[in-house]
Amino acid sequence: MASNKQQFIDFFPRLVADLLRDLDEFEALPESKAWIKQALEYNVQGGKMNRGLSVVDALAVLRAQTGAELTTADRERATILGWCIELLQAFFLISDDIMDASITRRGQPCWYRQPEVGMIAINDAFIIEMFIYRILKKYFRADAFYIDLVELVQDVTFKTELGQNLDLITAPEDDVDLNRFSMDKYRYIVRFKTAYYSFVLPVAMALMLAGVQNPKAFQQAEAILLPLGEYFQIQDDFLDCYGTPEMIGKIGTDIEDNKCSWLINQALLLASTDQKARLHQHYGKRSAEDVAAVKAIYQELGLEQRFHDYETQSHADITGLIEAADPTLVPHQIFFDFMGKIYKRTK
Ligand code: DMA
Ligand code: MG
Ligand code: MG
Ligand code: MG
Repeated sequence: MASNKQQFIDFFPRLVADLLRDLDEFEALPESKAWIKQALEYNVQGGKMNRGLSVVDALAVLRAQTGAELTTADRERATILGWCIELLQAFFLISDDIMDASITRRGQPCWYRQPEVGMIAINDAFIIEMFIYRILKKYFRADAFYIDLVELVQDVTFKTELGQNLDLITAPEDDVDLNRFSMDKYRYIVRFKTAYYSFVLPVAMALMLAGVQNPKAFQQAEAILLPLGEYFQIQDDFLDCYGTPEMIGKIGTDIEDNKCSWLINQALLLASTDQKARLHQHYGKRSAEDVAAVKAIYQELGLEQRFHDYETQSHADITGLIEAADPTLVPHQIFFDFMGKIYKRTK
């Protein structure tokens, strides 16, 4: 029997075939189909697939709670919803890389940086987003929770966009003002831009598939998954500066982009007047010298160690949240599995 992950990956060609067949309904010309096939294969594959796989893993835990195993239909439905999250992720990443002026993603040039693609990438992102709703319609239209599922995806998409909005307007190009940053603003940004779609969405989908209707179950999941998502984005910010491109598959741009990242916020909490002045002088600039100057101040402030301490503390705090939660609403295993996938990650 292939692993969960392998079975998930093996479904991808069927998903692409489904989506291309769906284009026939719109009389898509062969060149459109070829373009869109390429856009899907380039942008939807190659990630860690933690989000998508978590739908399958969480449903398996929910079934096990009643002594059952995943049926073939269960696995297929969870896999389809998992791939919908991976489509949503591709839609966000294509756009995010344009807006963040990023160079690489998943170890290859960002889609918009392919010479023949450029700003066509914007429309490709829109098409990939709409594919989610084509899939939901094809496979879930007859389910009682169909409208709830559609609204869930819309709601989470909107939250992500609001998070991206604040992320971007807090980081204007050529207008560095470190007073704009704060940990409160940071927390809003990361919960909205990352935690909802990456953590709350997969578990909410699994709960729906399992037939859970109690709003308390969804609320409890959210109360744990939002802090977990915050921790995940803090890791992302740490890795932007301290991860190697070989490991993380992308080249960090947060310092150049004037981003309200965890590292700059921590630096501002610790910096002397002189260090603040130097941060002000060098942050949000594109030259390698400016970036190196910012990293040198991070070094003086011991931010790497501070991150490792935060990581240990956060693991303890989230473990406490899970243990205090009512396991009859949502099994603890779902949260521990998710945390196990990301704790101390290096990519
Ligand atoms: C990620 O923010 C948020 C979304 C919605 C893609 P980011 O720009 O820090 O992500 P990355 O580091 O992967 O570019
Ligand atoms: Mg980015
Ligand atoms: Mg971004
Ligand atoms: Mg990042």
